[in-house]
Amino acid sequence: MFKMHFIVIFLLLSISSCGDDTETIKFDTHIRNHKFYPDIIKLKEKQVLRLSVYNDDPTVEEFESFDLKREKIVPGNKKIVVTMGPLKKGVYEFFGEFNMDTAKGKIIVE
Ligand SMILES: [Cu+2]
Repeated sequence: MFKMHFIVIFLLLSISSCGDDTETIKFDTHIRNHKFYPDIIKLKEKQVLRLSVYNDDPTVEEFESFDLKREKIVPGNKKIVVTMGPLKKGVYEFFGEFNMDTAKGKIIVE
């Protein structure tokens, strides 16, 4: 049993330090009344974004970004995780495809 734990810990350490300088940033956004909260997400260049999208509405939404080439269904009252990057400087728009008039946001990389 002790040996097993040791191996698991070793694997976790090697995954988190893979040698390059990319850093993974976790961010949450919530969809509420067909809007994103927050709708602006700021990162630094070269960071990888691990974005959890919580749909607090009972209706299905689709997280989508042409700029980031991502598209993922978020069922009502469920969560998805989308990983993007490492990102270059710029502004990347995202939206909820089923409520495009209101569900809009931006990822700003500085
Ligand atoms: Cu779509």
